[in-house]
Amino acid sequence: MGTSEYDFRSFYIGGEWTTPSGRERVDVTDSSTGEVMGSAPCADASDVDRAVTAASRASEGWANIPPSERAQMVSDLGDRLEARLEELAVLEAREIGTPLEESREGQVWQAADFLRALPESVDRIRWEETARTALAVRVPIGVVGAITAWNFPLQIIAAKAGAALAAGCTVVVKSSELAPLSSFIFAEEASKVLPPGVLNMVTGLGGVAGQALVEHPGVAKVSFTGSVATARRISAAAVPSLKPLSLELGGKSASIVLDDADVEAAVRGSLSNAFQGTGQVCCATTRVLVPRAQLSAAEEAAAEAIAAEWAVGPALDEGTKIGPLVSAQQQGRVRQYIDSGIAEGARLVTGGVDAPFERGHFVKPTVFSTDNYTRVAREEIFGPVVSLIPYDGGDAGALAIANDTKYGLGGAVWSSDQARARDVALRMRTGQVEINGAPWDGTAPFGGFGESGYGRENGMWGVEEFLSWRALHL
Ligand code: TXE
Repeated sequence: MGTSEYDFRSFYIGGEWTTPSGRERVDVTDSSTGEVMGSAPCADASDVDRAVTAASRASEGWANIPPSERAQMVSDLGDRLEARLEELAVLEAREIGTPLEESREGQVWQAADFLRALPESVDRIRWEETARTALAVRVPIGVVGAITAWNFPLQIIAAKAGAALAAGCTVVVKSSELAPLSSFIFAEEASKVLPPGVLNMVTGLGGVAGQALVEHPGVAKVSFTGSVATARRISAAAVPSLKPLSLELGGKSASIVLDDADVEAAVRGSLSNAFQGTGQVCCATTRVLVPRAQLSAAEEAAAEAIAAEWAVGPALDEGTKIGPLVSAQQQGRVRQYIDSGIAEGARLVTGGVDAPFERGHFVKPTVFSTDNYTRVAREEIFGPVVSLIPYDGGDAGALAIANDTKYGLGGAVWSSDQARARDVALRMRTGQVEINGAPWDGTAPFGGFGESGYGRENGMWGVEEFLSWRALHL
């Protein structure tokens, strides 16, 4: 090692780049080639302790800065990230496989935009309110631990750390060991605009560094994005200190095509949503519910759209719409799911289990026609695999299938009647619903129901996650 520009050797703690005491390192592979492209150190419990101590020391000074000034500094960090957009987009394309064009907007610009939205968000918060005679004042909750996932490395750090900082909290970020590289650049830019100790960044293994952060008595709250299984472990580890959490987990979101919708357009739109990030997106609409009479039209539309629009290829190649998955392990997982769909009798409309290239972590975009009871229709796959599911019984029949899931994160409704679409959307047990392919608003509350977790990110709601109340009896 030591030959790549992406070999990082230190953590950003207390305003300085410091040598890790943890001895382990992780290699990071280029998803399109499977070759090692960089590496990062793994924090141990004493690295985490140093980071939490630095964050605690910086707490009072940061909390005393007026919210609008704090938020402006965080917004400046957004500008700095955008100034490095191309470099970061290439890095993310290689590290996780997001096609370059999508990486520019979805991975980097969106992260910058989350940060730049914060001045507006803090302005919308009522920092003081009156009870009968007392004054209720919003106060930062304390040091925040942010444990992030690999599918949107920069975006998730920006959403969590940005909101916590704007709230007046100081932060320790533990980025994902699968995609840690861009978090070093995030910290490098943060070091130019934020006071020392306000943002601290370590990388490392979940069971060591992540666990140490959750258990640390100096951490007031943990914000986590990742799998349900890890969320259970974190919840258990937070019990002794009664630490509050916010959890942003997986999903199996439904796109409901009502009987008055243009089926072809609705299927195309649903696939665009489901195939973002090669399907490695927690709110992806991976179940497309169509009236039974329109199932064969929907199958045809899906097969045609995939052949015409969804070219699979290396993430840096122009024209690639579906890149590789993040890791060989994720590729294996998704291929197992495709196998299970075939074994359970789901009908393969297009795609399949064969890898389209020898190198890299690729799978073919795959569509099944199935009911809502196969594993491919029920479990989060986190790859480009969609289930077309027919429904009977009108809107109520569609809603019954949509809500028949332990998750509740994303969703979509397609109809030529806006009021009808809205009515159906309001009856979906989920955190957000897109109507007729509307663009996503990164300042709306984002989060889930059920096993998709709890707490909300983004906009003023994201900032409020890191605030508590203090009552002054006057
Ligand atoms: O997630 P993990 P993985 C889903 C998706 C994916 C699956 C597995 O289905 O295929 O989860 O992904 C840290 N204490 N999502 O294994 O393990 C870990 O270091 C504290 C959906 O990568 O949950 C990393 O920083 N921290 C999701 C983070 O948790 C621990 C995005 C997430 O890793 C820990 C990612 C522990 N004991 C995966 N163990 C979404 N919501 O979009 C691990 N970590």
